[in-house]
Amino acid sequence: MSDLGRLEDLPADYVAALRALNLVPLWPSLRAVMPAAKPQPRTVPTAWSYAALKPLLLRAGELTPIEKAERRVLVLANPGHTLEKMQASSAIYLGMQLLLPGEWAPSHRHTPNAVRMVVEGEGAWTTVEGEKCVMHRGDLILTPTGLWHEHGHDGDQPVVWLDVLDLPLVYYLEASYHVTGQRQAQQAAHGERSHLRAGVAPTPVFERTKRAYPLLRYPWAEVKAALSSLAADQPDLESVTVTYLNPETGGDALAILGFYALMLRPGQTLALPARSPASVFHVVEGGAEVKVAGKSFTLAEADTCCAPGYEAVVLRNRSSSAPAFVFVADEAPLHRKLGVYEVRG
Ligand code: GTQ
Repeated sequence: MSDLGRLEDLPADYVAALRALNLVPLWPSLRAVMPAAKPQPRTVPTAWSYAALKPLLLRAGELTPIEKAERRVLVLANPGHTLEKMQASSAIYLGMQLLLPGEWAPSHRHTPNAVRMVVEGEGAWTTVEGEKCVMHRGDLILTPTGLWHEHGHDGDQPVVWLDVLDLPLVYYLEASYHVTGQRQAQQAAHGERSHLRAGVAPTPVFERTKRAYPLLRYPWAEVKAALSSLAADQPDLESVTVTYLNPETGGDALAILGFYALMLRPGQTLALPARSPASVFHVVEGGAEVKVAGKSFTLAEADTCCAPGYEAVVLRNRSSSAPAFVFVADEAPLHRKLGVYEVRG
């Protein structure tokens, strides 16, 4: 590959004349914005230990009342993007949120899409457009773009969950904003009771619902059972993985980020091909080793790591006797919509 001309090779008066007119020569920067063969991601493989961050999150509970924080969150920031940017990858934001007994995180809605993966503690709930979604360990709760949501806690121990948002992308698009609102009246609707049933959907007077997001809570018990049956029914299946779907469309649960759960059989090593989207791995049950781009992370339950796109990932179950369950988030729906999705094999 030939080197293109450098900015320093141009006469200073010429560069100054360009700058005065808000003009920039492309060729000195062309290779930086379109590197050869493969992107040069800022996202670096990074892991966050739950045991290490939990005391600091609990300390935030002592230092900052919920009224002062609105959302009490420690952001899992990728140093490759600089910590101030608060991003795990170019499109993914991760945060560990703490809610203490009796606290209420007030109602708001915003343009970024969010999901919560419950990490620890019982008794919390998220109300989404009036639908009360109880939060048990491993449950996935959606708060899609534009929908009102608030969090409450009737239990007696701290509750922690992992927030996954497409905030970095929506912020980059200059489309990120929020609106605050009143406490929501709770309805008796439970999407997971009407929609999370094998192959059927509510059809009043033979019309399907027009709600864009009919299912807001994916109970871990159901997802784990689906993975366990899949593994039992197909002993030769290597990648025991399910996708969180919108049950009305059969498409991804949300428009920008994709969400999956996978089971590693006892002792299993699973090689995932290099794909264009960046991804996040969060251990729900068991322990896993994650190898990506020359780095290796040993993850325990509730630990989280991120991997840049265009890199193969190897997952290994640390136990030879018990399965491990991993929640995965990636940028695949976005890449597919943009037409840039690739599997490199
Ligand atoms: O719980 O609504 O981690 O609005 C970041 C922004 C959580 C939330 C975050 C949010 C929320």
